[in-house]
Amino acid sequence: MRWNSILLAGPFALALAAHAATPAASTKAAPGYQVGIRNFHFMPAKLVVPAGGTVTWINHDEEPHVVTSVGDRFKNSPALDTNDHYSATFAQPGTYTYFCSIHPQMVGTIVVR
Ligand SMILES: [Cu+2]
Repeated sequence: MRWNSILLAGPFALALAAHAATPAASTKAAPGYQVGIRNFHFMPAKLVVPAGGTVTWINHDEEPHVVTSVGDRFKNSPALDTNDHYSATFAQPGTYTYFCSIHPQMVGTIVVR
């Protein structure tokens, strides 16, 4: 009994507390799908989401990037500076290709099912 109390007051208890806090933290994260922008690449380059899904792009580069829809099928982002993010919601199934208008070799695809 006493031994248990001592154990739970130690680092193990802190680990339990940290673990218990994890679900709240992940609930707080926006539901949705993320595309990171790193080293002049969209990652993942192809992302599959369900209809109605929201995709958020986050620029991790030191260079600005723009999410530009091929054929204007969704609203283009403004220029994203470091750590800026941009979200678009895809209601209709289909394949949405996009690129960076500053660095047109950067291409990505969102597949909505
Ligand atoms: Cu770019």
